[in-house]
Amino acid sequence: MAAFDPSGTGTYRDGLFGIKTSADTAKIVIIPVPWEVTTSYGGGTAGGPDAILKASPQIDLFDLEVGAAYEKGYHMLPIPPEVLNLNLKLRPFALKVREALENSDELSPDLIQTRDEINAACKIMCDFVYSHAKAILLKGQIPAVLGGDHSSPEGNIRAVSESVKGDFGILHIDAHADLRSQYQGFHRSHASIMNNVMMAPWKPKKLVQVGIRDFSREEHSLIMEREDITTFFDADLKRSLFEGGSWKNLCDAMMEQLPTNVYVSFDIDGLSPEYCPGTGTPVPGGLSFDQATYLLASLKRTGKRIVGFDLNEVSPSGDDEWDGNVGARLLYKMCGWTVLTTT
Ligand SMILES: [Mn+2]
Repeated sequence: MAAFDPSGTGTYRDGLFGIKTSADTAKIVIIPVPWEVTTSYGGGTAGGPDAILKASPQIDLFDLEVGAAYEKGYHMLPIPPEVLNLNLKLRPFALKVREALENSDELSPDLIQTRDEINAACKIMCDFVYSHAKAILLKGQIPAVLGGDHSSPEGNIRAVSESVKGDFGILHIDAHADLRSQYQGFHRSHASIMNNVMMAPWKPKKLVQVGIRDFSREEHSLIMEREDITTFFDADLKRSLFEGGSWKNLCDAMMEQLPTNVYVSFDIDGLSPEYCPGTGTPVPGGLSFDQATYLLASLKRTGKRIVGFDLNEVSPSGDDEWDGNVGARLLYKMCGWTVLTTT
């Protein structure tokens, strides 16, 4: 076999970023989760893992920030057909439940059953991710989830929490607070992920949210009530920057709220929509790509350890590869900083 040439051009058939890796020796193992059953607005994020994989070989592996961290190995598991098929089968039924709830507060007995079946299937997906993440952690590797909608990483967060005995915080970058107790009848939708996490017995010590600019009154109340949730609203961050504050100082303030072990949960819509035009629920405002990568670098600068992560809600728009391109570049930085903060 020819030696691997990092300046050469691999293809996605070789692996993520065009690199051949082994599931057994890679430092980071990525679980793709093509799931968007309860996605409420624009669809397509089930195609996120495929779009990111196909865009990934165009990245130059040489990187000024993360150096040759990739040599530790980033292995992406095959896209699981059973998850993809369950997603395709259930999505039209979830749409029926949502449409019925738009016209009435009550569901018919048939639709109540449908809703319960969908909630049960969401649990199956979470358990699927959980068991994979457990196995990865047992081998001393770091698990990452590539969604799919934002409900996809719940099992990964739970497995990571168990591995560090709850001694960790979550850095959550998103346009949305994701703290709804349920959304449109679904308890495990993308809009409830952080509520489900913060109400769980395995919850983190701290949830730090960044870039939030779309939330309900109830979510705002929960943020104000809970001392273990600190939210850096997008409007406050921007005001500070407009009035002469530095992004470094703001990132330092975020880092101060986090314990040493950090799980990063990154919804691509935390970025400005120009970086993710295909994502399902875009909101104006948000972080630039550079602010996001500087924020990730701040974890290393302040001595944190990235113990697991997810990237979700990347959704290809038509024939355009831009969403996958940005997603792949962000994933590359997340993998790199994970290696650099744990070795
Ligand atoms: Mn979001």
